[in-house]
Amino acid sequence: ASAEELKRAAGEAALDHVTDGMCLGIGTGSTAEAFIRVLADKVQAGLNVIGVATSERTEKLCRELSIPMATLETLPQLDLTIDGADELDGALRLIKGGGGALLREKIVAAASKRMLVIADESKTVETLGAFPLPIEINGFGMVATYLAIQEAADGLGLSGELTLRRTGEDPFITDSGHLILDASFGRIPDPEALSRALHDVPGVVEHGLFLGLAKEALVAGADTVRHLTV
Ligand code: DER
Repeated sequence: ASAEELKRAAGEAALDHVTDGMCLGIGTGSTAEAFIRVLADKVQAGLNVIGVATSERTEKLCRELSIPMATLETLPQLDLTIDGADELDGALRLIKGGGGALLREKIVAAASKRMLVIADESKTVETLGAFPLPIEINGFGMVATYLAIQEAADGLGLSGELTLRRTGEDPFITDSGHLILDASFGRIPDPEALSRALHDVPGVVEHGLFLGLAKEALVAGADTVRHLTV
């Protein structure tokens, strides 16, 4: 099956978890967009849901597809967030942020009773870290923040390239006006320790380690979609 087919399979399987009247956190990225497209068909067929988007990009697509949308301002508590991941391990700890939406994704996931991850099986890993960890930082004093992150990682025995994410020549700017450093640590044996150390760096706004948020995942493989729960 092609990657597109796997993403669609995961998106379709997620629909089984969406019930009438739900307030949904709607994720960002290509797998989330596959879900959005099948969700839109169900809404056209009469499903009542209200969505809260995790990025401007997702908001735009949902509105184009006539999915009723609100914001966390009016819906501060959601029933279910459905979102993709760049990596997920056996405990459903995630690396997210490949699409640059990690801050709003984490805020929306944390405001939800449940988070259901949708992914193709290529995203499952033994140990997080092969995918570069996105770290969202404030633009003020970014070199000082860069150095402080390196020092924090070094203190945990982690090393690797820390690169400023760019769009072409220009720095990538997130929906919230921040920058992203991608950290190629290679392996992150203790994600909780790294999360704490990063949050101790004042210029770090958020990072792509999602710990204790996802309790369920739908992982699409060649012939089945596995439902993982922790
Ligand atoms: O940016 C993100 O967090 C996305 O959800 C990403 O993790 C998954 O994107 P994909 O579904 O396009 O692989």
